[in-house]
Amino acid sequence: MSMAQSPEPLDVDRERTRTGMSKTALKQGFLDNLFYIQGRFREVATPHDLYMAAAYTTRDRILERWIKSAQRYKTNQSRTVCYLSAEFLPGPHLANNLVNLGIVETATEAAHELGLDFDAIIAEEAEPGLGNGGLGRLAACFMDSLSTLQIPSIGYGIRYEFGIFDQTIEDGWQVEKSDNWLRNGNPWEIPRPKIRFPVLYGGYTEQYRDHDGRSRTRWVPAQIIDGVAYDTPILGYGVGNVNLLRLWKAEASESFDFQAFNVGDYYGAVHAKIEAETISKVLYPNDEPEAGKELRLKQQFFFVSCSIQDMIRLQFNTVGPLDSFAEKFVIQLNDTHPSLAIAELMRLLMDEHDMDWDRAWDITHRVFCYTNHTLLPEALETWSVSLFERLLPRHLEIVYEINRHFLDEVRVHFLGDEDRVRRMSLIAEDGERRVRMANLAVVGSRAVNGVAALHSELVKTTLFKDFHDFWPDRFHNVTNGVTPRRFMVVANPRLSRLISETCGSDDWIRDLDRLRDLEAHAMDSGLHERWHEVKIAAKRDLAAWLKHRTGVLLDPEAIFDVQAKRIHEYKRQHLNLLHIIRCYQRLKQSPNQDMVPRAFIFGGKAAPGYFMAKLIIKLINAVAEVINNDPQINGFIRVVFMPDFNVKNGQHLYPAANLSEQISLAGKEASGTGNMKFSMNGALTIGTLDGANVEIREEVGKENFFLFGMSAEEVSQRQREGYHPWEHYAKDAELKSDIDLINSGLFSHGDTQLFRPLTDRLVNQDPFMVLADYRAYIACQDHVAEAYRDHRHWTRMSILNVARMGKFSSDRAIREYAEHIWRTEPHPIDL
Ligand code: RUG
Repeated sequence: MSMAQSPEPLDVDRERTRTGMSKTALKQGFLDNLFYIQGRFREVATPHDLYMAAAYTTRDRILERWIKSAQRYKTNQSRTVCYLSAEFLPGPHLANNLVNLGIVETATEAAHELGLDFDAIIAEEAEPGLGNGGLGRLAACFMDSLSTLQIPSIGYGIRYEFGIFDQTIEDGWQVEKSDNWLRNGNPWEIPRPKIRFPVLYGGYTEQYRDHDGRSRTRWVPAQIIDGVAYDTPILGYGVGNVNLLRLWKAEASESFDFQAFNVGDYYGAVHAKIEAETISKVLYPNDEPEAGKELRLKQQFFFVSCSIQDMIRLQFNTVGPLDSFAEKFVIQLNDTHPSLAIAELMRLLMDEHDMDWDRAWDITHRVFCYTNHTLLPEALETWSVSLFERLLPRHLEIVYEINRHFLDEVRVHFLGDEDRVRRMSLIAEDGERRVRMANLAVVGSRAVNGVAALHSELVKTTLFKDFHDFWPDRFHNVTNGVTPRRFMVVANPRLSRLISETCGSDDWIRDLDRLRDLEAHAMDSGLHERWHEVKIAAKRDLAAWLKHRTGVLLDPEAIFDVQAKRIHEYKRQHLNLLHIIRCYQRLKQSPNQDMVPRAFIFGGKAAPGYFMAKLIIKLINAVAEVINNDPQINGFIRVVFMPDFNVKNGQHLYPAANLSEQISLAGKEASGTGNMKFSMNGALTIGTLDGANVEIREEVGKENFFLFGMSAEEVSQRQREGYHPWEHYAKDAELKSDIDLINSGLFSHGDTQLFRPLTDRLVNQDPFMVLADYRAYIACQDHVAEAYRDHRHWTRMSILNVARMGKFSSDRAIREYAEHIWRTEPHPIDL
């Protein structure tokens, strides 16, 4: 709500009391929940009891809107977006829900009057880590924006009992601990034991004649598992709309249990139950070889089967016949993980609802849309035909049939081009036969999009070139975005207040383009001072947090240079390390030089089976140990690894960063969203022309962005010409000495072999061209240091970065999906 248009305070008070949003109502609600739900009185309540009571009090206020939304959507037969994603990373809900309800201040005062520590209550919430990184977080940002934009939608996924592992650092190595996030209960979810669907696996198919004498196929499964719905309300910001995040939990099917019990096989029945529940037990970390992960294929089918069955149920409950299914629903596939949904919808329409192939295909390919998130060949999913057939025999038949129809069309279109037919086939025939999930997703969808302009271009010209030649109109771009509610208002309340005061309104929270109003003040010295104070305060907070967790003390006056994202060779944390080692060597050579102090901060998890990424973490910590303890360095540079980077902990990082490292090899990062989160919080970016960096630079202005390195085109040209990293090593004396220093054993207590796998890979293979970009990166970092000396200029750049981030709101991304891809309309729910 705009500050200028605020209603009279008395009206506000009356309204808040009526809707349970007044301070008195919140206090009463809190005490009631503490008493009736937690069964505690104030004096004996644990911090967790207090959090639970606060969460229930907040949820109570969301429920009225939720029910109203559900009723309205049903009556209106609203077109609904179903966002299918194997991952959702919503982050802790309490603070976000208070922001979206508009009651942060009231709740803070209420807590204060009850003698409670509000921040401690907020901090008590566990992270629901149901995703690996950017992809899952994007899904959560999109859910926030869908509700805020009042678009009816359901997020469908898996209620993993164990989310992404918790990371601790022991002796510099990453150690994984299981994430039992549900241990203390989850006040946000509502179980729906009656929304339950059978999911079939294995067995065989057989032909039979129906009562009209038509030949039909029946799937006789070997195993049936139930999926049970657990719903979490997703409230929009400042609106009455509440959408649904519906996650499926696997349970043993009652019919199977009974069968086992009836034949007296008690242990068999218990075993079946345990096996069934395994399906939603644990989230798979990505960046690991897919091979043999039968359980993952089972998970994918599990959640898409439940979700499609649920949509069919909703269709019958609201609109009626299935013919209008593609008008009632649009299904967005978040990457290929849910693309089995295409075959499952075909199966259900044909085998369970009597449709013939053509009618079923007409509905199916009009309902699906697919987002691609990666070009990395190793991340493109394929499943061996034999595993597929064993688990999903009916679906394999359907995939073959889709392929047969599709390849016939391709043959007619590209006469005699059998090479192309082979490349486009849903089945890879070279070596072990495999189902190509990306090809299935493209063929089964009416729209395919990449997640940043460059990425979408590369999707058309490389990965899906053949498909783009065939169906040019099917391909789109929707550049990713992030929600300013989570990543500015919740994460950085100080900056948010300053922006609202400067702009004279908080309208920017729902219309991020309004941040442009800051530009008029970019030279204002009063604002500069306050901007600086806000940043320093966030740096102090982060320094205290890191000191407490790692023992490393950072100087808030230093440049906070942050790289926080999954650890992966393509993201090139090791390039950052080479710069740190360069700074170290320079300081050792001339200890009195006038270097700008820097704190290098890393955060991120490595896939448990990805040795090279884990070795990079070890090297970061090893370099940190030497540099931080070297008395000659005297704290001029410090290196710290933030353990367990996730949504919750990331909220400490974004507000405190001066410099955001976005240094992937051009052409490898589909979009990146951390780049947006940092920039929105006033960090400047050092980055390559990769993913959304390209568009961030266009928006903020090239003079406010530190660019270095090869472009995607230069990268492919170098690769075509033949890339020889050892030539860089031999020619560049500083680069050589940085790598040699790692090999010398300095960072490994004299062990000259520990980091050899990493340095050998750099010098001999260097698949992500770290050495080719090294020189440009070092030069660019020198510019950064020079620029930081001019505080006024830096602050101006920081203000302009924030002012020009409007494009990167997930609200803009969702508007584009709604308009160009989904063709959905807002359905406002009155408050
Ligand atoms: O690596 C990509 C990021 O570049 C992107 O920003 C994010 C959201 O679109 O998705 C990430 N991603 C890609 N996560 N998993 C994959 C491949 O399955």
